[in-house]
Amino acid sequence: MKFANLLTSALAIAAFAAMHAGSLPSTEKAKDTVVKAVAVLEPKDDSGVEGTVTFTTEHGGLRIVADVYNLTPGKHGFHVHEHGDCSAHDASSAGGHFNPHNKKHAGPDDPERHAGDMGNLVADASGHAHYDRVDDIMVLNGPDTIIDKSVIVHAGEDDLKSQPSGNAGARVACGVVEAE
Ligand SMILES: [Cu+2]
Ligand SMILES: [Zn+2]
Repeated sequence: MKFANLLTSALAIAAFAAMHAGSLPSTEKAKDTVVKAVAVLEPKDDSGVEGTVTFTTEHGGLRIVADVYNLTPGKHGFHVHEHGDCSAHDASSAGGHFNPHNKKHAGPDDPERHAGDMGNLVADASGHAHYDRVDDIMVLNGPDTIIDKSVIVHAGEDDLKSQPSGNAGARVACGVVEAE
């Protein structure tokens, strides 16, 4: 009888210890969760195009806010590309669109699309484009994170359907996505 009581206590202590130990790694993990990232866009091939893109985790998705300057008026393809490398003069080092699940190129509101498809920036007569939307595919954490990928702005319009990249033309600005 005494032994049985002892065994029950030992089991209870072991269970408590296991629960407690289990709570420690999740606290550590929460500390490492990225909630905001920024890409500072630098001009490519002397385009003069520059700006900033912020990615902020919000209830319901990832809020993307961009302000880009010195564009030609009109639409400009706007994507997250697969490599966080803007070093080439034409930003070819950034590779293709970020596409971790092998989907087809499309628009940002299409359920089937590259994760990096953000559609178009629309520049006004002064060359300024403001972009603000909440995305439900892109994430800052886990295997599909956009951290250490790059944001590219194109010279032309993304038609949201041509494969593999919307026929948006040259790359006029590039910035690596960095956690804040
Ligand atoms: Cu692109
Ligand atoms: Zn795409």
